[in-house]
Amino acid sequence: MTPTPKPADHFSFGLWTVGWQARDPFGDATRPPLDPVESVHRLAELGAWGVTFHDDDLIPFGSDDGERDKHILRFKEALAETGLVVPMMTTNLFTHPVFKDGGFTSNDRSVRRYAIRKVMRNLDLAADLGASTYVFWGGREGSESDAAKDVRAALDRYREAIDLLAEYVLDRGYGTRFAIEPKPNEPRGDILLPTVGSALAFISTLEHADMVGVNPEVGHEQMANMNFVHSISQALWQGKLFHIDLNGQRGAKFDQDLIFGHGDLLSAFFLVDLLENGGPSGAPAYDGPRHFDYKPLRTDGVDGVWESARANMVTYLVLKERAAAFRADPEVQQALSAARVAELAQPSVAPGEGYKGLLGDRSSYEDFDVEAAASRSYGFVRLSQLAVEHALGAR
Ligand SMILES: [Mn+2]
Repeated sequence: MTPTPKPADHFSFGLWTVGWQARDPFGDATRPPLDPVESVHRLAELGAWGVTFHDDDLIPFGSDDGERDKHILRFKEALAETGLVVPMMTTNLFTHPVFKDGGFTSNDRSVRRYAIRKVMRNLDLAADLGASTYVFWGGREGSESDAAKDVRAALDRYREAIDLLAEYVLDRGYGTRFAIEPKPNEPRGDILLPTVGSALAFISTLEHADMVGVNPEVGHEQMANMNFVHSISQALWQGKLFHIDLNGQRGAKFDQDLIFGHGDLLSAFFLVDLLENGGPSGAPAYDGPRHFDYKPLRTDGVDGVWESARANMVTYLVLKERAAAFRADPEVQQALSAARVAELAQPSVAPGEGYKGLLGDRSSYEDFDVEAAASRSYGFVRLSQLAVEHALGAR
């Protein structure tokens, strides 16, 4: 029996995910447009909690003020009818040809000024709708030719834009937090801030670094051949996991945007285990939205859209159950102990011991039995197999 998603699970979806008409670089749309109001109702029926969007997902680019207000009003009515919330919003700085060389880092200064204004306008709406996180995915911030982009100047301009927008949010008292979403390539040949690590390093240079974190996406990190669980762990370690984009990807290739768990399933299992059980004493390590950023398969009709929305949530919940069973299994606890996993939390040098104490401890070096330590087995195979058996439901 599969679990049923409910609002308390905090699942959220981008309007652009279920609303994707399946236009790709080689083929036309295979599905009709979806009214955002219908998406809100269908997602609520399926047990989702939140909905997110780029400005242009809700308000077509170029709408005048009157049309804009109408789109917002209809959407707000749908939210009120269903109880869905808007936990996150973001800006489309990539579809219109004006952004072909980027938004914040276009060589054309007038485009950069326009991009910042577009974000400011949507930040006002985010505050109005109660979206506490604002995502920056710089898909067009990059280049195809190293001759064409001064990357150091581009990073200066990227930082300038984020600093300015942070100041805007602070002055307006919106309380919004920013989350940068890394991606190595696509649509640009090479994108700035390609991985979680590069984004974290960039954030440390910002004027209001405390209000800026990351929004890592499973597939984006895996496109760069990174271990997603490691990347999320470091983001958590630095207190910077402000949001997360869940989906599936099979290896370093184009952005597949598969359903969560339909790529590297074992990595998805360990990710859910980390998010749900990785906090102090087994509490969740992350309490933000479980947000899906994926694409329903192009082969499927509208039926596949809603089937895939459900599949993301159910897969997550099944993995959550599997991870809980893994943690509760006495054999796993024994294997964890044999593998000395908890011992890593113990500081290598005792409080107050310092390097002088370490130098004075002959057992740490002079009398240390190197051969005995080298010959001890860590027992990681046993532990890994227990995880696989739990992930597969064999235990
Ligand atoms: Mn994303």
